[in-house]
Amino acid sequence: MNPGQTALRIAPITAPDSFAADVIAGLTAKPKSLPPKYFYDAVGSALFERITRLPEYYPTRSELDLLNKHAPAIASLFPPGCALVEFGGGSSTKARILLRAAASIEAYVPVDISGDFLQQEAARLRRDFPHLAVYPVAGDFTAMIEAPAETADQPRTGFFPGSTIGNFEPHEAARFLRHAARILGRDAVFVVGVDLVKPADILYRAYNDAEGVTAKFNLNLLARINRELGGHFDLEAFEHHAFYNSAHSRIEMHLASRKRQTVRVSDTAIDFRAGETIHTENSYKYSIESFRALAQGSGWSPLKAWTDGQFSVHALQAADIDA
Ligand code: SAH
Ligand code: AVI
Repeated sequence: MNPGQTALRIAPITAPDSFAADVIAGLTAKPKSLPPKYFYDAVGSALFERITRLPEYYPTRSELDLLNKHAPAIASLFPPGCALVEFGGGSSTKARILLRAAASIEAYVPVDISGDFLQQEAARLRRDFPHLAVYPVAGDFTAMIEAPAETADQPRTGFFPGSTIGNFEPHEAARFLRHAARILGRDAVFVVGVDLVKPADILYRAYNDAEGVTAKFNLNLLARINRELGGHFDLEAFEHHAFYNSAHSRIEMHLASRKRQTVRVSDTAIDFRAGETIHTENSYKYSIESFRALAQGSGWSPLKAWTDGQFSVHALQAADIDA
């Protein structure tokens, strides 16, 4: 522990643990689906980190380049003495760029559902930024009610990188933007990373990498159900499907049953037809204009957007917290 710092305390978001209920509801629905937030246990977070280093997965490289290039301009928008609240930061690699560029950040609040990973990354960050106050919060960011009390007197700046906003349905993304406006408060700045619509072959390769890491990431959801809920999935009997649905501007990920089979999860028997899929993730792609329109309809005014043509980083300002 660094002198002057207290032990790292992870504040939980107090929402009921609904993994078991969500899995049974999703697998007994027609069509079958599972919420993508459950990808991120310790194994899933480590697999996602591998995805970010794949040659085919351009979003991370693009966003890192944009943040590195425009960090001074982004940092100039932050109010002095602010708390940076990051939603779904994972390894905090991108936040580190802002933390290095913005002397105005006094506190950092990473909010993430992957609790063990969060703890490990927050501890590393404290070592590397000894003067920064770090208040990690574990849980579902859609259920977060307010920023930690320790930041009550600081202006708050939001950060939501990685295009994780694309994993929401557009109406859920709008709801989340309004929710973030309430957490961040009046006049807050919110920096959001958003992946852009582009030719289908580039998108296809980003979610069907040659090494098969994205397939492992997808299949880990079934492995996690086996580990935590006493599921009986045979991982060999399912395969990763990812394709671009141009009508909805989204990548869809599914797990397809290779044969007709029945799988038991706790006390529930789930029947699969050969070829039937579990829809595990959507990753919506926006244009600069379509994302701005979404933000404007959700309590935020667009300040500026930076893009390399592949990915975009938007700076938004809270328009009216009661909107
Ligand atoms: N921001 C990082 C990681 C993106 S992966 C990057 O840009 O590379 C998505 C991250 O969001 C993971 O760390 C995952 O654990 C977290 N996450 C996904 N859904 C979440 C939810 N509903 N609540 C809180 N964290 C969530
Ligand atoms: C975190 N999220 C934005 C990633 C995406 O691209 O939708 C998750 C992912 N799924 C497969 N590869 C990466």
